[in-house]
Amino acid sequence: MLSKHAKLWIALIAVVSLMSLASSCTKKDDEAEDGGAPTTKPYVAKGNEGTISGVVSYNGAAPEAKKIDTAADPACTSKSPNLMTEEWVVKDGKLGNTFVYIKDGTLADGSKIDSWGFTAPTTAVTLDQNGCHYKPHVLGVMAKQPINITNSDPTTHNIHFTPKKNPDWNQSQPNGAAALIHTLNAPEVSPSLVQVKCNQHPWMKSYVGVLKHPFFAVTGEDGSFTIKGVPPGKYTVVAWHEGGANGTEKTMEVTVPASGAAKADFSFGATALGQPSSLQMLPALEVPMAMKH
Ligand SMILES: [Cu+2]
Repeated sequence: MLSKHAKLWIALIAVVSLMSLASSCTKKDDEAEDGGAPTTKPYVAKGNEGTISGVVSYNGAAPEAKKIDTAADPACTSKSPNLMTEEWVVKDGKLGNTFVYIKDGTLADGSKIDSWGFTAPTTAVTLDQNGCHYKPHVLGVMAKQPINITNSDPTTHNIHFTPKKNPDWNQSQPNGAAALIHTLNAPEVSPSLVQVKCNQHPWMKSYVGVLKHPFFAVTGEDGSFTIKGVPPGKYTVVAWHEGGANGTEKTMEVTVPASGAAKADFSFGATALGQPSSLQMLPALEVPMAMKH
């Protein structure tokens, strides 16, 4: 028979070893979450990928673009005498500059989209300062993909990325200066895309969505978007627009069939007058149900 003392020691050793086992497990999980360890395997296209496309609408009377007072910099006034705000780009009830992306989801084989690795393109995306506004106003990149920043204006700009999950970055770029390259290493889309501003011209704003996969798109002036090369599966798709304090998100579930197309139509804005508010819910409910077989 073991003495009371020995029993106590055995129990203590068992508890301590269980605790260390538990802590090593937790550590492994943490590593997987921050993407530091190569826990994701590279996704290889199978040839049965599909698309997610749709149209983003604006319900009700669209807020009108306002003329920007550029008097603080005569170079801006002479190049862009009629510079207008771009917060709401609405044409025939369709909303431009909306960033649409896959938030999460499960592939047809049961694996999570998050468990796959996608290589960022080495090709840079250009963000031009032209006429004292940014072109484009909203853009998407993959994490670690270079952003090529150009100054096409006869004045000095000071580009300032103000992210929450990436380091702050702030560079002056005089007229004629060489392009600047900037990369954002951490995904950042929620609650807001990364806001870019100009310290010289307070009206200048643009938004950059950063994702670890290539499944995103920005709506054109006609409100349409297409996300290509999507593995068959069931996804949560988010449409983000800068309107509101931190922007506004709309979410929808879609199913992408093998080699097929899923529809995701979103709508922003006020509920149209005289219509029951439940009508606004219809597109969000109808689409995923229609996709189920
Ligand atoms: Cu500027």
